[in-house]
Amino acid sequence: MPFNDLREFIDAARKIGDVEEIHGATWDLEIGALTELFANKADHPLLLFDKIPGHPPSYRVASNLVTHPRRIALASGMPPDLPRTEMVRRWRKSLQEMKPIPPKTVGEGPVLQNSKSGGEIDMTAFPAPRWHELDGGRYLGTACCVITTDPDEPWVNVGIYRVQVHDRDRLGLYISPGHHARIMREKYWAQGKACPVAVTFGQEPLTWLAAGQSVPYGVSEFDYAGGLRGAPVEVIKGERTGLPIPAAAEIAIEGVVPPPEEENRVEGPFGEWPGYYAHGARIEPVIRVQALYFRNDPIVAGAPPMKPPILTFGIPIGAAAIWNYLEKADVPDVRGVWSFAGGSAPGGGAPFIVVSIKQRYHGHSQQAALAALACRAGNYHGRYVVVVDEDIDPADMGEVLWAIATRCDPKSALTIVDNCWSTPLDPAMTPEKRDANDLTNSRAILNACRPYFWKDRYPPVNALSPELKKKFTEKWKDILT
Ligand SMILES: Cc1cc2nc3c(=O)[nH]c(=O)nc-3n(C[C@H](O)[C@H](O)[C@H](O)COP(=O)(O)O)c2cc1C
Ligand SMILES: [Mn+2]
Repeated sequence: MPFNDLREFIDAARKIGDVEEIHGATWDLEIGALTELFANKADHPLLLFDKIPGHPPSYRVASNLVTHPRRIALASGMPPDLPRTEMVRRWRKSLQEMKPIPPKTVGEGPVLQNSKSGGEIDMTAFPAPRWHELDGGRYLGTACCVITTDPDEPWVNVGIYRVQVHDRDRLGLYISPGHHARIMREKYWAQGKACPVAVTFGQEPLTWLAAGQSVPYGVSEFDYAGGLRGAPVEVIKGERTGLPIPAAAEIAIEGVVPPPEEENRVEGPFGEWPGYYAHGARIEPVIRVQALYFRNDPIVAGAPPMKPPILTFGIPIGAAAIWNYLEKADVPDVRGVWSFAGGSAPGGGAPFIVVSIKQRYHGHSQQAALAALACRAGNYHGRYVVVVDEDIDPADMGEVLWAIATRCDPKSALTIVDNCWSTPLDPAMTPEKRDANDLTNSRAILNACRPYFWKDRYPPVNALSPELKKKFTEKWKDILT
């Protein structure tokens, strides 16, 4: 059965001993520090912060929700102890087989337990953390869902875009160029209108996960979440905006994003997912909050970007979307796809993609790399695509580096592709390009497969063959285990 809200998910994690409750940590850096210190441990629980000084004792923050593969498995109904590459394979299948299910509108829901408007609205009431040392403010929205619609076409987008608390009824919203809500709000502004928006700060995990996926323009992430859950997301119709809002969300707002010439604020800096503060503090649009809803004892869901290799979604589920695209592009014999330092969300960037193939013909590996680069999931904020042979586990960076170091001659193995889709979040964007608003970068394809035309004469590998490994492991199991 899918979870109906964040609380059910936390309870399920608690049942398997996977929740650490922490009392007394402050919103100013302590919650962020503990989140990072735990996430850096190979095995770490979901964190639930309570009794946060300066806030009502039962207003909580939950972090490291799905940073461990075991909890992404829990959220998606997979066995907890699969190898990481197998999890990507299963994601790929569930994305392929998934049939979108539209949300179901209901008359009421727990999110309406408290409802505020006008002068009663106070966004500073919630324990939004200042997550990292150089952050320019408190971020309520990290594990959030930003809900918008297209003024010309009736469909609803849901995306994860960071939300800063400016004051009681003003929030900052940062959306990277090319992301759907940014396209939508620009359409409203071009018509001289403010863009209606709803945001939830804490919701059932698969809805949030879907919001982070690279779903095509025109396809609602709510439908996609319904498909992943096998049941519709229950939504209420927002009174102000008419936008659908998950009925069991912890906290939700409705409001508008006015054209930036009408109102804007400095947003950031914010510690971003590549592990830097690349965008810095910039003028960005604001949300004017018109209505606030929250459950009793609300739980703010937090997913601060943390320096890689920490993965927001425990495994790079974006790699599954790239793999599916490779299949659509008729690249045969793909054996695995991984994405290091990103790829939690495909649209969230994939700066180091690894594709493992069984080479079948001349140029096969280059075709795989070009296709991985071309799809939306592998294109945004990329840098390297590495192709390896089928004996290399793409999730094992030691093996990938060994392949790069021993199977290719850099002069012939490297291809540069220029003018690709990047973002202000790219730490390697030169100040000149940033100032010129030229948000493109180049990509390197690194073919680390044994060169196809002489692969049969390539020196053999000196590690144990699978047959001997099995035989001797069996024979010497008493001393090996
Ligand atoms: C935890 C998390 C935080 C994110 N924060 C932002 C953000 O602040 N701004 C942004 O443009 N994208 C952010 N992303 C990436 C987008 O959510 C992602 O690319 C999504 O696919 C965009 O949806 P869209 O294609 O509907 O625009 C974030 C992703 C995750 C997983
Ligand atoms: Mn979208």
